Amino acid sequence: MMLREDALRAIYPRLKDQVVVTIMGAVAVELYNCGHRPNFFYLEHGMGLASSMGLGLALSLEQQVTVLDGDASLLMNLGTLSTMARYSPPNLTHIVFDNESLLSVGGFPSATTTGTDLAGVAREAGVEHVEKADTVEALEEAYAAASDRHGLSVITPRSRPSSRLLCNDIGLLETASSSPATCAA
Ligand SMILES: Cc1ncc(C[n+]2csc(CCOP(=O)(O)OP(=O)(O)O)c2C)c(N)n1
Ligand SMILES: [Mg+2]
Repeated sequence: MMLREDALRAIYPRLKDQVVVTIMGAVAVELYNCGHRPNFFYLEHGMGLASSMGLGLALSLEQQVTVLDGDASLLMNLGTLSTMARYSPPNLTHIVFDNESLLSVGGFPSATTTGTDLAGVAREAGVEHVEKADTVEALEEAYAAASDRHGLSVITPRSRPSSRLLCNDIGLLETASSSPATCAA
């Protein structure tokens, strides 16, 4: 199973042209560690709501919007899939990293370990373009197609957590967002 860090690194170049919203915790830290960019917003605390925020942004902006979500976060707000399908903004891509875990708070197993198939839920909620993309190559391909497509896409890659200790100066993100970006190439 791919490392989520590797998955993020693979799609990172394409995130340059996107408005990006992440959930809090480990995903935010891993993306931040790839190199912060001013178009990245890390939604702290509002568990489950990154996709709702992304939907609102996609409906009100012409730019492409990408949401980086987690399995447990989406499980807290499954109705978001119906709402996204209902309004289907053509400029929204929702990537849900399914590590079968609430990694950021200690790694408790989520309901994707007991039978919930998030791609299946998205499809049945009415999302037309749904991919699982469980390898780095498959994710790169699915994300490229989603970014080029005029249509809502949901991608639910299975991934495993980093074995490294996750830490950085993420507490200073507000400062980072308003000062010149220190971005990787
Ligand atoms: C409303 C709310 N409840 C609980 C939390 C605490 N919390 C932060 S991250 C997290 C787990 C997130 O799991 P997931 O979305 O799967 O992402 P992962 O940590 O696995 O990357 C929890 C429970 C929170 N921030 N907000
Ligand atoms: Mg998780």
